Amino acid sequence: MKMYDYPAPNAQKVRIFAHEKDIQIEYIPVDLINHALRTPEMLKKNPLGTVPFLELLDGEVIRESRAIIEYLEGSNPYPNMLGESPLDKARIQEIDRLVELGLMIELGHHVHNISPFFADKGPQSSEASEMALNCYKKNLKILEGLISGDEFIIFSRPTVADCTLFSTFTFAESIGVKIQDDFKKLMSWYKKFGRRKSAKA
Ligand SMILES: N[C@@H](CCC(=O)N[C@@H](CS)C(=O)NCC(=O)O)C(=O)O
Repeated sequence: MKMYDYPAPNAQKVRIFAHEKDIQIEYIPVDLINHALRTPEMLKKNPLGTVPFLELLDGEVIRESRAIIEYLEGSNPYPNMLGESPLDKARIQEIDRLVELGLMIELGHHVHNISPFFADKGPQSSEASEMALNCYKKNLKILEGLISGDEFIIFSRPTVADCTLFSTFTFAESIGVKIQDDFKKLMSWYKKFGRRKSAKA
């Protein structure tokens, strides 16, 4: 199978996840900055015009990083990274959603409102960009209070939440947002997780 790819957080999240599970994927680099996702051929495969998306051998296309992750977990159940018992699934999902919706998406709103790349999407607003950053900071504080260990975000093994958070922090650094320094548990986790081979994926 192939994954259409770019050095961006949602694609990185899937690469880390696949690496942790030792799943082989052919990564096809896409020149996102030069609008390669917006060609008619690409939009036919993925009308969302975003990465990542997965193309299976039979031509089926799976869009959305979380849907790809569900597919990879379902077809390669071990090591389990989405939870087995209902409670474990819920615990992983609650943290992963806090990270995705409360951190990654807020950083995305921040960038959408300041980057010239997104200027054609509509009026940009410095207030909206500031609000998104404030929400990011608030949610970071909540996450710092919720996590237990510093090796993995939940339990004593990697889960999808580690993949989502690592790619979020990589993204934050790439856009000059370094406010996780204030949070000791999260910083310690970031350093430790960064030493895993999957973090380079
Ligand atoms: N909800 C989607 C978001 C995908 C997304 O926004 N991808 C970004 C890169 S991380 C992208 O392709 N942006 C290009 C654009 O919006 O034009 C997912 O989880 O896959």
